[in-house]
Amino acid sequence: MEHEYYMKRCLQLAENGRLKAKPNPMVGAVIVAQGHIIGEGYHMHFGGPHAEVNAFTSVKPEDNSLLPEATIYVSLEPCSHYGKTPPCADLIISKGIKRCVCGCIDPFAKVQGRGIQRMREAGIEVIVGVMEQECLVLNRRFITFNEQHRPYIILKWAQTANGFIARNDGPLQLSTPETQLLVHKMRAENDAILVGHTTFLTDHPRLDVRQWSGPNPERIVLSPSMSAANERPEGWIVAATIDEVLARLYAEKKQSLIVEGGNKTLQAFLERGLWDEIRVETAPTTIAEGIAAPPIPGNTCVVKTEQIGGNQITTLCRLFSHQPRL
Ligand code: AOF
Ligand code: ZN
Repeated sequence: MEHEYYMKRCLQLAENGRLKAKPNPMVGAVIVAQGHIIGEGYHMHFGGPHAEVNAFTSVKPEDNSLLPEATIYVSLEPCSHYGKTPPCADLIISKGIKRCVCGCIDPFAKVQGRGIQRMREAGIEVIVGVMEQECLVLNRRFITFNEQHRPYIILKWAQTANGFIARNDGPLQLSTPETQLLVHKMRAENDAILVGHTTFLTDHPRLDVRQWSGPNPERIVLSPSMSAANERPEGWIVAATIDEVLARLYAEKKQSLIVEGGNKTLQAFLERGLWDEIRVETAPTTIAEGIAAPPIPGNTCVVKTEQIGGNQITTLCRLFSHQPRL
């Protein structure tokens, strides 16, 4: 219980780094001695000090003598590599800390359990996997990117109450002004967005961030014949295959991709199992016939349902399988 309590605080702290830390993960750290928090910190921005460094910096000089009996809680395994900053595992060892509780293992190739191993070798008691799912979910883009070597993929569509995403002869307007705002927020929070060639030609989507603040995602049209290349708006990318898109985004360190449709494009991602999250907006309208929404795969769990402006937004995730215990 005690471990969960402090790990929850780490998760809260980590959240403050959202959008500023990326492509680094969001990480929070809390130092506890004699039943009190004596220091806390989070990874504030990309290139900046790691959460553990900020947590140690926040400890008051008069509390330094408590460190040998203290526990440090960190939502992600402390790093073991020299990156922009020296290894956090070494810092924890040098501070003479008694115990380290981590939320989940860092899948980054240069770490992958080495931080934990190094602390154990130095005689620190290390506990791994407290609130593991929550810690993995928080950094699901970073984790998927590092484990699967591709961006985190979000499939997104809007459908009628009876499951149609378009009329046979063209698009349907299903989102409301309220849900449109959320669409723009989502674009600001993800690194890239893709539509298929047909959607691109018939809807002329802009796919930029207009009703929220934040950077535009990289905009991509999937066009097997590359015919969209002539018509692409400035700043867009045209790609012939899904593999090409994913390899490019991985090379550019873009950790997430929204797939906005249409039906054929969504099906192509689903058929290859290339998805991590599905976001379905359902409007109360029905139509007699049209293009049916893709079937939702079986191995999903609903993580959120929201009622907004008369529409329902359901977010489904593929559950993270548990990481190996170290
Ligand atoms: C930690 N605590 O707060 C974070 C960690 O380029 P650098 O030096 O900033 O290193 C980035 C990598 O460090 C990143 O990919 C991830 O593996 C880890 N992030 N580790 O101990 C932190 N943000
Ligand atoms: Zn670190």
